[in-house]
Amino acid sequence: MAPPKAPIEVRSPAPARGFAAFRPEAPVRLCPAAILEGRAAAAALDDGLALPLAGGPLAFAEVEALARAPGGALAARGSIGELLRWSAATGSPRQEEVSAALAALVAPRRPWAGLDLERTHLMGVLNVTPDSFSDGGAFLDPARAVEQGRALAAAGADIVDVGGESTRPGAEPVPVEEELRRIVPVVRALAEAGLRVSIDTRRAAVMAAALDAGASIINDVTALAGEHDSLALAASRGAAVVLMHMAGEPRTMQEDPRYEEVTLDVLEFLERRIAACVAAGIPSERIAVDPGIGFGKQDPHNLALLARLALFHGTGCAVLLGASRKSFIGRLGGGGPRERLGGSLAAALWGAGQGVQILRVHDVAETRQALALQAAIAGHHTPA
Ligand code: HH2
Repeated sequence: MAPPKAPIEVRSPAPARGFAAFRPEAPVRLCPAAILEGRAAAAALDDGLALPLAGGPLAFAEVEALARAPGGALAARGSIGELLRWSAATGSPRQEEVSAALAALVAPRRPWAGLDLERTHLMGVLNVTPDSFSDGGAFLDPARAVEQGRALAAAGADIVDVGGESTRPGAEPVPVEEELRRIVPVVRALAEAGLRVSIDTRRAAVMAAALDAGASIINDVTALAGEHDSLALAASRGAAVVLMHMAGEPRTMQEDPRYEEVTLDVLEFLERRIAACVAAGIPSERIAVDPGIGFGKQDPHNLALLARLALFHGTGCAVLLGASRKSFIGRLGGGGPRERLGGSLAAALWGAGQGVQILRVHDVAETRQALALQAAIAGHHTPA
């Protein structure tokens, strides 16, 4: 018979693993980790071992704390108990910083664009363009585009995202008149059919025309910084907005993107844009943030952002992820733009597991099916 194990030493307070490594003056950011779903989340919440993520139903049992350090970031991970003990032992102002950061991560989100944020919503991509990277030309004809928009909604898209200009790497800007010509009839027909429509544009004139035609969401890859009038327009029209991070502009963005530490750089950029929106009169509950996968990012940048997606819940806003069919999937897993469904689903499931509330996808029916399976498995009760 095996000898009895030595009793486990219980130390109180438990050591705060790596948190003590932070210099007292270094601001720390908290990224939820050990994120639980379904029954596991409910049990950990009941036992006081986890906190609800953005109001639930997911929960997080650990956090990764990040602080800028020369050449990148210092990271330390531990349980919520360890984090609280460290911050209490360190005292002011660390304790206030940690409790404010946790409060932002935990707080229930108000509905965004009329969608309750307690489940993952799908934004279906509708490119009314000749040159989009995965479906260019397929829906340039307005009748085909409207048909596709209806099909996306029938397959389970909560939002149809209409775009009239490709923002793929290397894309040349499209004249504004041409962008208007492409999108206005399509937005109008879909909105008249009762669909929730977003307009994917960087131009204030296109935003205005799309809102006039019935769109209710502005999805701007420049985070409303591309044109001077965009902020005031979004504020005065009461639109919901998606603020995306892009380094540079599509024509040149992939040439040599550089970051100090990509996750913190993107987070701070989005926080600055949220502050600009709030100052212009767009309240934070009307804002969703998006790290902008593939927009001025190499594969290590994309992967770092995906790995720490939950960091963006710290903004207090809804989080949107657009990874569908993007080229990093082809580089990492093989396949041309139309052969990336497997990788797109993997990214979507990962995002949903990190609490992302809106997934921007081309393959709506397939993503719905994958999410339904993930939720059913996580919620299933296995009899003992
Ligand atoms: N990606 C694309 C376009 N718009 N908007 C948000 N918020 N997030 C994204 O990741 C995003 C976006 C690029 O994809 P797609 O529209 O399919 O291609 P193209 O730009 O070539 O039309």
